[in-house]
Amino acid sequence: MSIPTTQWTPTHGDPYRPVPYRPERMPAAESLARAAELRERMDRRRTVRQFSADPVPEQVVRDAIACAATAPSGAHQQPWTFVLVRDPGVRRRIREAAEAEERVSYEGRLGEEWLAALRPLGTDEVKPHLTDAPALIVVFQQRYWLGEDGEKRKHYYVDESVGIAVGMLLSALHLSGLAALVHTPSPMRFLSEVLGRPANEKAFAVLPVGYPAADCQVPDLVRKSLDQVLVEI
Ligand code: IYR
Repeated sequence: MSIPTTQWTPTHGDPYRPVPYRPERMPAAESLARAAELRERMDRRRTVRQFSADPVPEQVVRDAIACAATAPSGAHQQPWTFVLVRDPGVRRRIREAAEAEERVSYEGRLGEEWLAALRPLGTDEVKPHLTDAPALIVVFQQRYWLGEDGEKRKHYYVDESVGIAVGMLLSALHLSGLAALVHTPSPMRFLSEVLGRPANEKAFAVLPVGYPAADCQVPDLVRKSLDQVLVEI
């Protein structure tokens, strides 16, 4: 297995020095079969809010994070940091702080229209998944690059880049047999404090990761059909 050993720097690849890219072309029949199978497997992914406390194979989570870190990004600046939290005490602190914020949100900060939109999902301010799931992946976006000497460089399309990476993370976790949830406590500043992250990083989402609880339930969702989401011209 090839793991990169070169350390990225903001000027890596400057000046432009293209290298050949010649992936073997997949026969159409194989593409069709793989795409159909992948579509079905991805359709079986569900966001899980009730987790078993069973541990997960740690390397599966690391490999999924490595998959996420292959995402394309603005100017290839890879503006993400993934903090993998297994420590139960830290997970408890995150849960307490998240629930304190969520209580304010559900008691009025969200507003009636937002609360109505959430009703079919059955969410509330109680977040047991933050302590029940054996691992949390806290995703930070690097709003700018910060060198060891304090030098700053702008990052571009940070929201888009980190959003794509989280999508790839969810896919990798699911296809590796693990369940997850994208939790977005708001505001999320407490995550930088609890996890001691530097000033250039801003929390983006918290993903509890694990196996669904034996009695796990999920909302009765309907996904939009392909013809509702696809326009072909
Ligand atoms: N962040 C809150 C509220 C919430 C908002 C949306 I939009 C959701 O899809 C789900 C929840 C919470 O985590 O409960």
